[in-house]
Amino acid sequence: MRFSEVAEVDHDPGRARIFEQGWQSWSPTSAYRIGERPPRPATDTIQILCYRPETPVPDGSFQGEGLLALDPGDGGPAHVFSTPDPDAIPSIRARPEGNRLLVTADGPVCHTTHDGGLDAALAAWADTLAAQAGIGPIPVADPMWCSWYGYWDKVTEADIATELGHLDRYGLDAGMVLLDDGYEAGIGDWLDIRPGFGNLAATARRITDTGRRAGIWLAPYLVGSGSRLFREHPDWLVGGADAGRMWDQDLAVLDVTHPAAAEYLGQVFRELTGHGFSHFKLDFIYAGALAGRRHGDADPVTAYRRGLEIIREAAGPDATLHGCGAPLIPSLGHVDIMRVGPDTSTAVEPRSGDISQPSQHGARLSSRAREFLHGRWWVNDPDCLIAAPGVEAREDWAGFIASSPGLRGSSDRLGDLDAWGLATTKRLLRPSSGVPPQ
Ligand code: 9PG
Repeated sequence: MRFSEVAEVDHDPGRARIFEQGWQSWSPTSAYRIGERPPRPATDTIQILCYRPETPVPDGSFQGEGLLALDPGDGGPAHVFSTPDPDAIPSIRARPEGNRLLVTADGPVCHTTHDGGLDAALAAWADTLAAQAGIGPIPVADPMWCSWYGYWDKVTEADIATELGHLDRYGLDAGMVLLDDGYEAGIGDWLDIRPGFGNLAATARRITDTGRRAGIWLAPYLVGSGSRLFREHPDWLVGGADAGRMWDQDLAVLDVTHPAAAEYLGQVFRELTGHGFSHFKLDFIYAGALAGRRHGDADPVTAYRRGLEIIREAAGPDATLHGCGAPLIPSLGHVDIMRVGPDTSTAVEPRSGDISQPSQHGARLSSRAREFLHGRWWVNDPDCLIAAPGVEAREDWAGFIASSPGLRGSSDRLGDLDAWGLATTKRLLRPSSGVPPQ
């Protein structure tokens, strides 16, 4: 769609700040000065995996997805430009032209002004949308132990048993244990278990037998080109949708508007729920909102939300849905916990220079900028504490987690922690704050 003019705003070029809401969990999100160049994708694949693939940003423009806010820096009120409709999310741009900021968008936009600065304006905007969506008080989330940074995709049932033993031995308060990526035989084949993993139902039972909730990772909209699903059901894929490349394979998208694919999706969640899992980390779910040819007559964001409804229906009202790689605004009312930044890392800076890629710097930037969503829309997830001796600047990362209001997770091999790492993990594994940050 074409961009058309929304507003012209006077500003002080030396003092103005523009807040860009990135499309999904991993998309860089922050407020910038006019002279700054916000982070942009280093490669075309990263544009798909971590930014909004349909609307790359032209040089010299700022762009927010469904939300762009600005403080003109001249003493005037803050301006919020946002989507009036959670099913159709415009890209909203601002470009300086002399003393004016020219705001354009590729769809309808609401424009409001607020006294009291940018942060107050964002909080008020989030409150309004939460009220419109009928979001009630946000429950506190239990602390988590997660397998990802300790075991990557080689995790086994035995590893989970080991860590459950450590949690008890060290007296760590992790009320939920999350089995992350690595148990599955293929991307899309969530009910086929990778040889060597062990038994999935037995893993869930081991966790729940200790009195903890069992969590599991999956990427419900992804179908890897190496999967059995991809081979057996080419008719269940969104035509022409490219979800990027990971796990050494191209990624296609499950068409949840196809009745048989929808039935499969529900079946996956019913079976995992039957095993005893009650917390679902729904990863790479930007894929469900990609443009493409679908069986049913649904636009991408509507199809995305339909998929989440199928998942909720199958998992039940008491299950915790935990979005990751998830479009932010379309997920309002559909997830209980939301990753609000890219992955952390043992390194402060990303290897590629692109801060949508794993790094402490990128995770801090976006998670900090999205703190106003915590306790209003869901529980924010700033990603896990990693506190082992090999983590660069681990005191700083732990300090950031300590100051974050959201989900507290630990993701080390607990047996590898030294005295500082263990004491820090013990101190930080606390329930999430029940209220929005002040
Ligand atoms: C499992 C992981 C973990 C992690 C998720 C997600 O664009 N990227 O290069 C990219 C790298 C890692 C990544 C997502 C994207 O990690 O955030 O917590 O669950 O998947 O594979």
